[in-house]
Amino acid sequence: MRNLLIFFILLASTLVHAHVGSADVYYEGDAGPYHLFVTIRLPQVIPGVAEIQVRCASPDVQTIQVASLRLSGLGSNLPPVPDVAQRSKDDPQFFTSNLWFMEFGALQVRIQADGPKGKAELSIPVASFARQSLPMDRWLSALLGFFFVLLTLSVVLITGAVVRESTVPPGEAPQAPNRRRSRIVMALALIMVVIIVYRGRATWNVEAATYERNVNLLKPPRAETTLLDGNRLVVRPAGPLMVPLVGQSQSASAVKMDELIPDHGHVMHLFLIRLPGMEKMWHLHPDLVDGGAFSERLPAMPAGQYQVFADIVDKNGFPWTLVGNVDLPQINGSSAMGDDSAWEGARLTAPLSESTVAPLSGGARVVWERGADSLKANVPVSFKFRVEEKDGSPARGLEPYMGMAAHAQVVCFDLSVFAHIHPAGSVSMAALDMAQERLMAQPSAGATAMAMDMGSPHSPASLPPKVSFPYGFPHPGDYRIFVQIKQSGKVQTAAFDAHVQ
Ligand SMILES: [Cu+2]
Repeated sequence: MRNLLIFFILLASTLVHAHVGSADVYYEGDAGPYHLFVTIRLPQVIPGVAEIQVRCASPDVQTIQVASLRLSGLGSNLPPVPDVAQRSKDDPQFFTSNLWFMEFGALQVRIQADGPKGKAELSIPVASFARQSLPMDRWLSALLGFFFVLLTLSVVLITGAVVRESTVPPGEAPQAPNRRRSRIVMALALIMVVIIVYRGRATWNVEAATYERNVNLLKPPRAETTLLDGNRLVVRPAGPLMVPLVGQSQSASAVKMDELIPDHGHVMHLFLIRLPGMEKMWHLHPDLVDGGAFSERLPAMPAGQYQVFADIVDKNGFPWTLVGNVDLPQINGSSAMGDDSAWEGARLTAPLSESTVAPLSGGARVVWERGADSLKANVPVSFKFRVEEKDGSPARGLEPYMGMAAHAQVVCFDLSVFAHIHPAGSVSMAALDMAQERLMAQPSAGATAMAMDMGSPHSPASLPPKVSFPYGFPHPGDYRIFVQIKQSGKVQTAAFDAHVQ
């Protein structure tokens, strides 16, 4: 009977996902005339409460309202009544709200800002998934166990007492037939109680199994890699990518690879990082080939072990990162071309030597304006980088790289974290496009849905020499941050090492 009380099963496995080990969402962009920096802390379990923090760049925002809804499909243009975020007393430009996430899968958070310049909205895609099943607290379990025994016995004893004594006049002892009947009724009551408890347990087990299945479903399969013809790398998920069907708790469907949404122009962003030193990194874009696999002719690479991170976005707007490992022989190829890029630099060092200046080829460099403060885990920060020419003057000729001012990859030395981020934040850009489309299609009363700042400039000829990325490291540790820009037609990568407390 005691196992009835252990309602939750602890899953030791931590979920890797939509980025690896970096679930929280950091976003920077415009809701109409208001510039907002949004942090969404995801709950550990679904349904669960997400914490939304909104920092406004200007003091004129009066109210912030937030709501969550699906990113695609049924209900994706029917936002619920929004919650009003609480304005901080000490800091009137800071708002917080707790929002229930009820469903697994691709969701969006709508944020409505209101002030003297009118109402405006923005929408942020969020990958909603549970990281674990939480165990029940021991004391709560003991308390519930106590009441379980007390109530079960009480039902039996009370029914028995009713039959035995309700017809007996006060002061008299119950007769033998009453006693006999009472015993029979108590036995029946006990059987009834056992049946009810047993059925309740079965219902609970179904619920728990569905939950656990959803937790497991959204764990991305491993990236399987094969090398063909000496230089063609084929990447495929080791198993089907299953998504729970919304509204039908028992069913799930497999993601079709030919229905993936291209993310900044490519169905897959493949990162190969040389192990163990991380002194080489490739950012490649394999094409989808028959059979749900992705294939690309590798550029020239030395033999060795490589960590594989492969980003894809399914048709619902849910981002997946497949993780793998590949042992490659020496690859004889050309150098990386087009949107593909390669980086080579220093090996990881222990102890770590932090760096804030990274050389680019041709004498230019990228400077990380990180200030003197130490970096702290889970603190949202706008990471700022400045690109300089050889002589220290602001870099010229910067162009959008795959539609954006810059791309960055954050990798923890122990490979427990991988995040591909942009000036708009940690959200998938493909999902962000979807969220914006939904917002534009919205017949919102009175609210002016304005174009969001995608981090992509309107005049590609004149990109400013500074880029910033909103992000927060998910846990303490040593990290390597790759910052990628494009200058005069050439993709350049800078790498920085940092310790996070
Ligand atoms: Cu990117």
